[in-house]
Amino acid sequence: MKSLDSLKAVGFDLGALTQGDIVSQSPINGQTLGQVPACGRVDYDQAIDRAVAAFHRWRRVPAPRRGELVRLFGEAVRRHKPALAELITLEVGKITSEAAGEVQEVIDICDFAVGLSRQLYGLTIASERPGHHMQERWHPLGTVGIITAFNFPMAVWSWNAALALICGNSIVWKPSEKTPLTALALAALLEDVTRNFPDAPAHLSTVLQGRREVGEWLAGDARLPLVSATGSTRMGRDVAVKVAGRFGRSLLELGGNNAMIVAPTANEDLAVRAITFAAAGTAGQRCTTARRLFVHTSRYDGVVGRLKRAYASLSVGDPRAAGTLVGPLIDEPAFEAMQSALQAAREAGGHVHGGERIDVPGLKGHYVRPAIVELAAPCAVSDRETFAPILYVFRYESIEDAIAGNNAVMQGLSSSLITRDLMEAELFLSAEGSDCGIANINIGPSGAEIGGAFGGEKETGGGRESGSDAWKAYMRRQTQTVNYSGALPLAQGVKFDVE
Ligand code: UN1
Repeated sequence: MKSLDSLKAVGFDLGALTQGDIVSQSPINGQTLGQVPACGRVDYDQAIDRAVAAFHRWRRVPAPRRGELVRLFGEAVRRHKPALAELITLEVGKITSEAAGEVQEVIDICDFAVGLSRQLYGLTIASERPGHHMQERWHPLGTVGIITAFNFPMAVWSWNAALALICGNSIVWKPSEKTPLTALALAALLEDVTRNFPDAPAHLSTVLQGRREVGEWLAGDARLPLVSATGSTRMGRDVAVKVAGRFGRSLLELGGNNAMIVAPTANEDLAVRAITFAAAGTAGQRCTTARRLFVHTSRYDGVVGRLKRAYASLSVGDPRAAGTLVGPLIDEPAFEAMQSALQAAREAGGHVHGGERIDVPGLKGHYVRPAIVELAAPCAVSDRETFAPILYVFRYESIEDAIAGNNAVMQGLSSSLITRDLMEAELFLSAEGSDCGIANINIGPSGAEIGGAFGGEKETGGGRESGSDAWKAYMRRQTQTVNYSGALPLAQGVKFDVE
C-alpha cells in the first residue's frame, strides 16, 4: 500500500478510517480496508442546505473559471494516478491495468470538461417579429445528486461531477456502500483543490456515505433538480418514479445485456480477443460487458472453439499480480448469483463451460473461471443481466435474425458487430439496426471513450452521460425574446389593441 501514502498529503489516510458501519472489504482477500460512518437524516439535511448555498455562489463564477477548477482537479488526479488505481484494485478487485484505465477516464473527462467550459453554446433564433431577437441560454441547474455503483467507483462519478461543476452546479455524491474509500480519496483530492481556489465556495462537493436510504432521500429531495443514478434497473426504477413524482429530472444509466454478433466475414483473431476482453474482462462486472454472443453458423465451430481455449487459458487470480487478467467477483452474493444463473442455464438445456470457483492460494475471495454457455435459443436467464462473467452463445443464420436477437431484450445499452462486410455494418448502424445507445463495429461493446455520450435505451434508462452534448442535462435551457422596437407586435399576428 506504499503508493497510497501519497494521498495523505490531501487528507486521505486509510489508517484513520476505522469507525462506522459502512465497511469496505477487499474482494481480493476479504480484508477490512476501512470503515466510515453512514450519514444520518439530520446530517443529510444540513449537507444539502450547504450544497444549495454553494450552488448560489458557484453559479456566479464564469464558466471558464469553473473549468479552471476542474483543470486543477484533473492535474491532481494525474499526479495521484498510481495511488487512486491501487485503491480501486484493493476495493473493487480490478486488475492493475484496468484500474489505471479507470483513473485515466477521470482525467480524460476533466480535460473534456475544461474545453467544454468555454463552449456552453446556445442558439440565436430568428424572430418572426420586427425589432425582436430570440436566443437560448444555458444556465446552471442547481445541486446535482449523483448515485454510483461499485464497478466504476471513480469514473462514473467523474463523468457527472466534471460536467456538473463546469455547468455551475454543486454536487452531492452517494457512492456504493461497497466502495466508500475510493469515493473519499477522490473527494479529498477535489476538496484540496477547492480549498485553494478562491472562487470556489465551501461545500461545492459533498460525499454522503450510506446505504439505500440515502439514495431514497436524494430521489425524494426537491432541493435537487437532477439526480443522476447508475446501477441496477430495480434501483433506477425506484429513483425514476420518486424523482418524477416531484417533477425533478433523473439521468439513468442502468442495466445492460449487451450482445456481440460475429458475422461470416469476421476477422477471427480480432473477434476472439474482442469477445474475451468484453465478456471476461473486469470479471464481467461492467455495465457494458458482453453477455450474449450471436455467431454465424458458418463460423460457429471455429470461433466458439477458440473462445473456449482462450477462456481456459485466462489467468484468474490476484488482481495485483502481473499477468492476471481476471480478478475476483465483488462479493459472495455476486458469486451466488452467478452460480444460480448457470444452474438455470443448465436447466434450460445450456452447455456450460467454466464458471467454477477457483482457489487462489492464500486469498479468501470469490474467484471464478469465466463461463461460456451454449444455448439453442435465448431463454429467461439469458434475457436478464447477471453481473458476472457469463457469456451466452447462440448460432444465427441471417444478419436480420442476429439484429433481432440483439434487440430482443429489455436492456439497450451497448452492442457490437464483428464484420468486414460494409452492407452488414451499415445495416447494424442504421435505424433498422441495433436499438442500443452504443453500437460498435469491430470492437466489443465495452471500453467506451469519454468523448461520446454514454448510456442506453429501454430499461437502461435513457440517460446520456460523459461526452458529446451530455452536458445539457446538467443545465436549464432558457428561451429569451428581446423587443428593441418600441412597438408591440404580437406573435402569430394576434391583434390585441387597448387604448
Ligand atoms: C459501467 O460499467 O458502468 O465503456 C461504465 C466502458 C467504460 C465505462 C463502463 N468506459 O466499459
